[in-house]
Amino acid sequence: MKHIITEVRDKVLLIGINRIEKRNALNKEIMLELESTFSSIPDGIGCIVIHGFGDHFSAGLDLSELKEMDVEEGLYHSIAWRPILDKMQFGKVPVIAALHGACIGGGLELASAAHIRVADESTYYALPEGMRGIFVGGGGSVRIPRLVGTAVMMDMMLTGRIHNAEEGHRLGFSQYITEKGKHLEKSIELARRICDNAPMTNFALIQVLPRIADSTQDIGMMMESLTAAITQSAPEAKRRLNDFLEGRAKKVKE
Ligand code: 1HE
Repeated sequence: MKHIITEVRDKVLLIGINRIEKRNALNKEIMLELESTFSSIPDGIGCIVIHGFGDHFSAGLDLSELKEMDVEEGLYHSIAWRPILDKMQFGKVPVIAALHGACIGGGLELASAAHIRVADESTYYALPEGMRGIFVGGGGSVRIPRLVGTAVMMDMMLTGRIHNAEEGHRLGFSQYITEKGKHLEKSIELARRICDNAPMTNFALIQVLPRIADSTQDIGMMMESLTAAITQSAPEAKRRLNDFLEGRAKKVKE
């Protein structure tokens, strides 16, 4: 791989975008490398952390790709992002996006497909597509309003508004905020905690929770009951329940 560097730390897979000279702008090559990475997660991995090398998470889509594109090519270009980000969102294990510096356009769309976002204080969020005369094309109009609401996205796209790390955190872009440069360390710490859960529960969470959020109350309730029944019946769940009941498991205290 040319622009993606992976590293396994125990059960955590780190996926690093490494195109520093172009501020990690996402070109076709990177997207194909991401697709291939998310299609071949090694056995035993319990959580993934995606991050950017250099000073930024990502400056978004490589705009040079749109220079000569006609309508038909533009449609296929946008559609091509879909399975890649879907693989990330609906894979086998949770994904944490560790953010710093620019998290712009397609970079924000990529981060929005993760299950948790950890931002350091240098992070900023922008959707400059309006300025560039284009539209989001990597699922942003579907995923970003689910994080921060349509009004926030509308404002960012219409006015070019940039949200700094603190504002982005308050709005719901990130779930954690760290000192500058500590985003990766914090993400790995969280990923290790996630790896301690029963894999079946993690899988159910990433697969079922967003789908319930998109369902009617009635269908959501039924999906929840079915998922509860399946997860509790796994031998792993029985072992963990017995551990608690027999005094061997950690208590839940602050
Ligand atoms: C790029 C890109 C890019 C940098 N596509 N080449 N995204 C944007 O509109 C953001 C565009 N980028 C920027 O505003 C700035 O580059 C940054 C604020 C992120 C960083 O600034 P700086 O001063 O550190 O770097 P630079 O000098 O602007 O960029 C270094 C090189 O990266 C330079 O190329 P060089 O050949 O002159 O060295 C830049 O042209 C190049 N570069 N960002 C192409 N994005 C699925 S649809 C999603 C649609 C979108 O994502 S729209 C948002 C696009």
